[in-house]
Amino acid sequence: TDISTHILDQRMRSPVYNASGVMCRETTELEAVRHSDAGALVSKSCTLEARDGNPEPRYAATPFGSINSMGLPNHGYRYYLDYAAHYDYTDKPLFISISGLSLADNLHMLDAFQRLKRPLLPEVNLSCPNVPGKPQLGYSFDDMATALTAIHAAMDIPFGVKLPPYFDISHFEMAAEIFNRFERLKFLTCINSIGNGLVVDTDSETVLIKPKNGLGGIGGDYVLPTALANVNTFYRLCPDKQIIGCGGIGAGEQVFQHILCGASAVQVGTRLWEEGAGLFTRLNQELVAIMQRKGYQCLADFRGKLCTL
Ligand code: RRO
Repeated sequence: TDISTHILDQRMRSPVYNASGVMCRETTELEAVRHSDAGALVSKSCTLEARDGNPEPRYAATPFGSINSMGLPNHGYRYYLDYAAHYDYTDKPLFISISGLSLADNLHMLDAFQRLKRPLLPEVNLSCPNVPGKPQLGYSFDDMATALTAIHAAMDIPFGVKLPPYFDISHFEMAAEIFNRFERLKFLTCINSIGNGLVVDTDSETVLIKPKNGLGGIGGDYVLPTALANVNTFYRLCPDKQIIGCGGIGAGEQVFQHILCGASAVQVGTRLWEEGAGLFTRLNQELVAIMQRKGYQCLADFRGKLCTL
């Protein structure tokens, strides 16, 4: 059974890797993903300068997922630039997540990464929900179009975007129309956490995390149907883009469902945080078991072949 896939021309031995933000802030963590059975790795979203992020507690797990308001803690883009400069690209694909606090910051960082002339894959984060005072760009269609126009003009190499979840058909259509203007925008990662949820502890009558009165991005089981809807809808509306699925993956079954909805690869956040890098071995095995039961030999046998009624 062959579970290999490609993003652009880059082969992945498995479709599964980490979601940006989990196990990727430190080079030791990036190396742990590299040495695992993940098919690729993506770095923590970076900014021009290093950030400590929001006050703690800023992450909490629940029986059905997680809530976080990390606030973009990272070492600053030069740290990840150095990692990318020394990375062995024959091993597995390296995605670099970029989350500048302004368009100028994003252009500066993207220019630095593309000047390395290495086959890294930039994933521009248009959907961080957790920096007070900074709205999610993916929800401001005019601003997103302006940003992508400038980024596209500046980029010689293919790149992707990390999107927030959309919930209304009109918003899917408006977003897809924008993405389809840009040829070198080659992949869409769907979805970031569902922003600004609130988890309440009944006993103590308190919120679980400190920033933003307890509001934070929701991940895990809660978000699977929203993630699958975003993967499948953009798969239909953006036939020239590749879709990377993210959201609600805890077992091989959800990997299978994301791929059935059109994903070429999938990322795992919450479950990876809880379980560690051994997760990738398990998910690969569980995906293979499902494919064998169904008689599928490779991912192309079922990718995007979701049936409707
Ligand atoms: O660091 C964060 O708080 C964070 C980011 Br940048 C993001 O894109 N998504 C998220 O759930 N948390």
